Amino acid sequence: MGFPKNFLWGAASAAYQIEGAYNEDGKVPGIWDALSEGHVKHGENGNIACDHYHRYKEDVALLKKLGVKVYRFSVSWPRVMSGPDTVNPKGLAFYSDLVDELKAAGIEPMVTIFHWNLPMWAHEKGGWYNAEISDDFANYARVVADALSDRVRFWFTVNEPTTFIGNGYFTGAHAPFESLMQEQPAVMMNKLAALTKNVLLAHGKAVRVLRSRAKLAPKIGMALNGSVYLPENESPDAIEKARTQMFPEQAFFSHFNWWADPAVLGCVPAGLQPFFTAEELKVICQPLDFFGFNCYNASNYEEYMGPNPAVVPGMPRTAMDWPITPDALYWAARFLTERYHLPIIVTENGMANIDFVMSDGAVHDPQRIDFVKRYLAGLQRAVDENIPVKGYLYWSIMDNFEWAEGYDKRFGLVYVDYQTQQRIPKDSFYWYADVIKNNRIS
Ligand code: GBH
Repeated sequence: MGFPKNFLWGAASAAYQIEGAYNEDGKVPGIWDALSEGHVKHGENGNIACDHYHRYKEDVALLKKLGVKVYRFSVSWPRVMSGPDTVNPKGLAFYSDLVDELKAAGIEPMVTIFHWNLPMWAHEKGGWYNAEISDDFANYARVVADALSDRVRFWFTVNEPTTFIGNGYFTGAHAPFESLMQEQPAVMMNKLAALTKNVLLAHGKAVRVLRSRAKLAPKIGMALNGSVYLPENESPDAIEKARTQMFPEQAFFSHFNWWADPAVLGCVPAGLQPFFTAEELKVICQPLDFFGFNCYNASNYEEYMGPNPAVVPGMPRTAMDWPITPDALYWAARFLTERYHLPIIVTENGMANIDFVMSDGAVHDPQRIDFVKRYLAGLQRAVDENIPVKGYLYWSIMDNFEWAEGYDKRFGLVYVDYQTQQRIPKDSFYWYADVIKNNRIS
């Protein structure tokens, strides 16, 4: 029992959600800075967030106290590149300092190159619709690699294209708040295919850049998400049914295979086939070192397509209203390794809870402890069945700006008081520290 030796226990965050300093040291606006007004609860934004830009030393000290082996953060594209070919040295210096601080604390940095805050200069020339974006992205990746790859080994190209394309251009819930839902099916498909292709080309070109320029031998993956289906029981038929639901032939952008088939297997799901040339697929399909995926819940209970009979009245849900489905990590790890034959890293898992500072001055969050305990039990089962699970990163190290939900939804192991910027480790922080120390669920 327990997890493998050298298991990569960690926590994750993303630039726009924690850094603040939205207009300091030469940072230019991104789509979340410039366009989110009127789209976020209570009119909130990430201008200050957790002020991590100024408090990163205190935050790294907390990570050290937690005992994590790895910390996944993202670099902000508009902080580092003020135009397609213009580097902002002060912005880059922030990440170099952060990496130094992490290394000094004995923590291995993991860099996500893109976690959603697209620079406005890229958006203004068409954003992910413009074919130029993959070269701009590769250029940005080169700048980051040149600055950090003497100390950074782990790289993730893009975080959750399902979400930033789906929410950003399809439903309109996230920046740049555009919607394709009213379009004619053929127009919609053309546009989705263009967005998808540009994201995948950006990924492939960034992998090439990292492989050719990184000073430390890089370990590269994506941080994907997609629908995960739990089988109704463990009969071969039910398992097969869940697998086909998860990787349908008629895939859509919400399915893992929409992204991962081209990137990992070099083949394209049915609906996308007319849009990709063999040449493009060669660029997109690059050797990867692991399959990173974010997973919060199984999709069996989703209702966005209409009422779903699987939904049980009163079923356990988090503060986001997401169902609590602990077996999701097991089935995701199993189905994803069976299809893609790569080692697995859970790049995000966690929950929003109704956390507040209680009358004793502490933040008690037994729901979160129980949530992680049960999800990790699923991951433990995967480990016991020799599924190559290399790491688990809790989302998030601290409470932060939860996109369109603003600051109400708290996912952190550390509570953040946004009035004072005081950090308070929650009970789950101490519990997770024990898990890491013992390399097993306590
Ligand atoms: C991630 O996105 C992001 O990477 C991160 O920035 C964010 O803060 C974090 O997770 C928490 O939101 O229909 O009820 O079954 C999460 C993307 C996609 C996860 C939709 C939940 C379905 C919920 N989400 N998904 S439900």
